[in-house]
Amino acid sequence: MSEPVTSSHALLSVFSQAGIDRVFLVPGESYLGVLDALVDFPRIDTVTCRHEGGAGFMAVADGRLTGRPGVAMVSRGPGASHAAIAVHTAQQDAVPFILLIGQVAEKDLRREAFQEVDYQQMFGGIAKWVFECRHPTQLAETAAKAIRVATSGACGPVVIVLPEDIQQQAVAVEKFKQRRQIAGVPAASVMASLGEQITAAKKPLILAGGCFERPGGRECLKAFAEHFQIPVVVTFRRQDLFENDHPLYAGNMGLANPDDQMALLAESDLVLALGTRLGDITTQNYRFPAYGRAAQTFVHCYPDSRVVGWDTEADFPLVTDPIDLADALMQSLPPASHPNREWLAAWHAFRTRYMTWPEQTAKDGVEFVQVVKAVMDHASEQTTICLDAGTFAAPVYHYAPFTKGRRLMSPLAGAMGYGTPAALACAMRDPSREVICMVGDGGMLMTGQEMILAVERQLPIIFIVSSNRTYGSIRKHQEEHYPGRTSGTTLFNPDFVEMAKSFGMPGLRINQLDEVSAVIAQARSLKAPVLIDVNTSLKGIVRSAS
Ligand SMILES: Cc1ncc(C[n+]2csc(CCOP(=O)(O)OP(=O)(O)O)c2C)c(N)n1
Repeated sequence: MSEPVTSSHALLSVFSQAGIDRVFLVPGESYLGVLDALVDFPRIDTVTCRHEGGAGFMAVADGRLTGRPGVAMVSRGPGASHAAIAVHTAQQDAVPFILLIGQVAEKDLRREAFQEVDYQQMFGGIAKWVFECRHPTQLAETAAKAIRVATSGACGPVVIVLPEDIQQQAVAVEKFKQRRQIAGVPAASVMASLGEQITAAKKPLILAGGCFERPGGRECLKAFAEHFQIPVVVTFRRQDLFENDHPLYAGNMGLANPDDQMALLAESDLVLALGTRLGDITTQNYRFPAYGRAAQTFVHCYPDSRVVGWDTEADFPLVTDPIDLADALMQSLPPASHPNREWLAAWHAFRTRYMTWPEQTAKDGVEFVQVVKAVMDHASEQTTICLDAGTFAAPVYHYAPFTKGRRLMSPLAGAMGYGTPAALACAMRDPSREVICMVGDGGMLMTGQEMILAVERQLPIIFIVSSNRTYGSIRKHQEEHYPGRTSGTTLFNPDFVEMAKSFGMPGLRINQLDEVSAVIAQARSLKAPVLIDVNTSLKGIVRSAS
């Protein structure tokens, strides 16, 4: 036992011992006790945000980058309601995240006191665990359990609720030690049988998911694919898991995979789904692997028993860490001596065809794909691309080469408003990397105000706004399903260049195609926060829907 401290100090001490060195918050009178204790934790960087959605997204991005829970602190009722989007995103993206919410005093609970919400009801369906502390001694143990729950199995969100009158009492605090859950490698007989399948397969395929984001994961995936000469398809929005110029890179599972890719997938005789959940997008609406029973010999490896076998029965349902599994298989089996060259060539041809950049044809502005191309042409190995949700992002997922070292941060949950806060979290976490944020004119006005942090902390982020004066993604759907009947999707925009200037950062403009490369080069040369407003073609979107 250490010296007595307050309950909030005890909670922050657990966070600190677990390596949590940054929290994102909008303050509230309901958690003044925690705010007070933060003063005594100078090693925890307190990032003050402008909206709880922004704070939550930053924390979710930070959790994804570090593997430790990202932490957001918000006030009761209104603050918690704003932050709900981050809980949902952390759940869909399987990111460790803790949302700490102040609450009305203990004696007022469940009386509909001012700004009171029952958070079990509010977040019970999307968080892994919701816990309302009732006694000061519970704060530290709750923090420890929250970290365990958020970081084990399929990682996800935990909500801690702290009534305002239990945050400052004297308590003793235990030392906290974090241990990673151990998900064992399968028994020798299972490994032998799996090894036989891999050796015998004529058309094996790896479906690689988010578990490989861990330090060392990408290297392990690459070594495994090379050892057995197996093509790698990455799951939804995980393009940066496997170098896209590698001969074994076989594309991704996206929102609309082409028929030739689906045909190749169907031909596979052994599917190794490693470190991925099998959601509707990754499985292309449960077509690959098929819902219920896969047509191929199917290996599903994920370190959570609630994920393995959830929708599709696997021949090898392995509740295992895929990195441990891959390492064990490489140790026990020799490298592939006679890979199926035709199978590898077919995938290579598909990927080359699929990733060839298109030419600009629109006349009413720049097709955003050309901006993406120029960004990737200029990008270094140390570039992180942060995306908001919207149709401007489609060319990134389709054509952008995530070669060695490049990173992609985008919401699997498809939440608008994620891009700007994620870029800020990335730049704060690793100042050595170049961070480029792409966002639509819709998403920019959802969380764009958080950009002020880039000026405050001098984070050299390039924010690129695709201004097509519409919620383009939805307009595209309207044109597909209700041609010519547009409603609710047109936007009236501010002048984003002037907006950037009022924030204290330069603003640049791209009006036409021949300006794209030079403006991006100019923005990169500034090594300071800068916004580029792109006059994006709307016809390009509308036409691609028809
Ligand atoms: C928070 C949130 N609200 C609504 C949506 C539905 N939605 C998806 S994309 C989109 C339009 C995005 O517009 P914009 O940011 O301008 O980008 P564009 O599609 O025009 O490239 C909308 C409204 C969403 N995904 N997230």
